Amino acid sequence: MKRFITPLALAIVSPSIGQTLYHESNGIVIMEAENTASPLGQWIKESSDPNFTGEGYLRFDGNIYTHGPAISPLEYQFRIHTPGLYYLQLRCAETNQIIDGEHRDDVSNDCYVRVDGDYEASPNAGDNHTDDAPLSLLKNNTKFFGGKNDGSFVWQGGYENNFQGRLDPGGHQNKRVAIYKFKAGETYTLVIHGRSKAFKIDRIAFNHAELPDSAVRSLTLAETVTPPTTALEEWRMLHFGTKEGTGNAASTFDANRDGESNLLEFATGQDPFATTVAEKDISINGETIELRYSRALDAVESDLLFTVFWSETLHPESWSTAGVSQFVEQQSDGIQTVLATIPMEESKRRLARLSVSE
Ligand SMILES: [Ca+2]
Ligand SMILES: [Ca+2]
Ligand SMILES: [Ca+2]
Repeated sequence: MKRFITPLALAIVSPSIGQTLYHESNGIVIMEAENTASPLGQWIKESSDPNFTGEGYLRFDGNIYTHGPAISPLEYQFRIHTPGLYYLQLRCAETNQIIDGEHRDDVSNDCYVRVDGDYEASPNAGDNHTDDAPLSLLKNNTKFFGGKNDGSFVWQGGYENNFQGRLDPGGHQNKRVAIYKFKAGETYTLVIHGRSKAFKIDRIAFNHAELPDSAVRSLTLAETVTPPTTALEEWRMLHFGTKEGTGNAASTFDANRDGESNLLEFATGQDPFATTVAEKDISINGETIELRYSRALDAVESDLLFTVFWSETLHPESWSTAGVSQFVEQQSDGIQTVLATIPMEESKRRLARLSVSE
């Protein structure tokens, strides 16, 4: 089969309306707690405490100071580009209270957290105190506690010099570490619910476990809202060590001289240096030619165009898309199998080709 390539700008997939889609960049995700499109419910946006970042912080005003059910969910969407283990950290504050005449600095100090999406627990996850949290805790609303006696904002979570963990499934000496094994290219939703009244959250971060906790704690760091690269640029980084589409990494170049351009290698989910060719299969079914091929979901989401042409003569002017239809037969592990049908009509033979263009 033949392919041709014409350059066009890449488009970027946008998030659902109103919700900021955060992007992991260099192993970190930084989000302002007050920057959520969720209804605040019993959370109140404030800016009266000093030393917050962004436009303020959220104070929970539901339940009672000591505890309560998970209410008033807040959602934060983020996409991971560098796969691996990530710690959750919250920049939060507790509030001292007088309860039954007693001064308490161990209340108003927690919320519930969970992360929705396709990820795994840490390989060190377990059911004992100080273990990394098992998937059941990470995927369900679990108490996350933190704060400082003086009521000021403090970062909590992360490795914390091997602190025993911020997730608390209940019981004495029974904490877990909030750490997640995220996949590249996946979008996740962090959901925070209120638990104890007067707990405050200013900022939220995830950091790759290979980075120190301090990697996300500087308050001069900006929110990570910019996609670091497009999927094609990430693919080039992975295989060519550069995000630029020039030289050996150019879309039109065939780095391993197997007859498939680098762009086609990306589009069909291949390693541009492997001894593989695009998966395709052609057969005749009654009056129809069926062309099946595999393509990378990343390429579809990058708005690459996959066009199937047919010709009876191979003449350059004869290629047509008339009567061709395509649909996705299945999708798994980031690869789609597509069936293209081409009408035979009165023809004795028709030749088909797949074209990929940016
Ligand atoms: Ca803030
Ligand atoms: Ca090639
Ligand atoms: Ca190839």
